[in-house]
Amino acid sequence: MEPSDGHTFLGLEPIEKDVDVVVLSLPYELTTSYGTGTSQGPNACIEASGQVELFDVDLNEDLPAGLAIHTAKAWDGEEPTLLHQLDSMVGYLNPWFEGDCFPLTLGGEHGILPPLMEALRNHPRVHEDLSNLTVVQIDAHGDLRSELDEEPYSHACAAARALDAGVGQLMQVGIRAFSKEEHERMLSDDRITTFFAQNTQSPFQGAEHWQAWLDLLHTVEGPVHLTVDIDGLDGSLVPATGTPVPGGLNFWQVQQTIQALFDAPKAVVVSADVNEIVPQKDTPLTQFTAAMIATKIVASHAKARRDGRWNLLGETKGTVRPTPMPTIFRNSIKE
Ligand SMILES: [Mn+2]
Repeated sequence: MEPSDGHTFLGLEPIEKDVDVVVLSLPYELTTSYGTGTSQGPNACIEASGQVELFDVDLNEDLPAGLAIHTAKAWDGEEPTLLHQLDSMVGYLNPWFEGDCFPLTLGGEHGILPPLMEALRNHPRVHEDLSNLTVVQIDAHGDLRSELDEEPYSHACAAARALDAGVGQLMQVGIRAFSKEEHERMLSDDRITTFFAQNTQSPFQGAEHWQAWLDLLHTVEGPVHLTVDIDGLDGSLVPATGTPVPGGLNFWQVQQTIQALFDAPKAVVVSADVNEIVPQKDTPLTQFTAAMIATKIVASHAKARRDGRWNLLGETKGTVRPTPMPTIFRNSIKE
């Protein structure tokens, strides 16, 4: 199986067995509130990745750096309801979350986060208890609303649903657009640590706040999921994303965040996603920026493996195989 348009991540040779890294595509778009086009994002990112340099200076090696990197066929769920679609995404993700395989998921709107949490629940490092998991979120938005337009699974609620699922720690950066309700939750919920762009991007005190963020990442322990909503970057770098926002992170801050997290001595980044990618028509800047972030994540994973921060995850390499669709979200409906 190849991705539908024939492109592979970084233009690498297709590979299906004994997979070390899988690039998954969730072209999911149901609740994006402002722009549209996130369903085309993963493909555009994979295509743009063909133009990214394979050499990573921190890894000091060309990708794939000895890793078997598989570009999976995109999820193509056409289930009738939102809850069926969420379950269908869990079914698509599940086979790649079983052990010695690093899944990088491209989205699609940020509403892909709850299905990712359900796939992670069964990960051997998470032991069916998401309180073991830390989620690091790069985003312009808090995504902590209890609902948006009466939809609890809106992309604007992604982080709130991850906490509802039982996630132990949520660390947010780039945050600069949120409601009063979200702000109160950031301040009152001790599972949440928020670094506001207003502070980290300040021309005067920014460096101090930024160092505090990197220092926090250094202390993270246990399994981690990194979720990168590309609107966490300044809107000038990702103008096609659903809701570009000024005043965001610069490119190097995102790179530093990825590096610091993967280098954290007691953390294991078990999974990552890059979401809210929308293909830009006039220039490929948005999808190319997303592709560079995705590439940095894979290079940092390769470095973590080389440095011995991945070895304890068992023997199960990723392999293409179908799995049944679970009923987690459908069964969660309250009468
Ligand atoms: Mn988001």
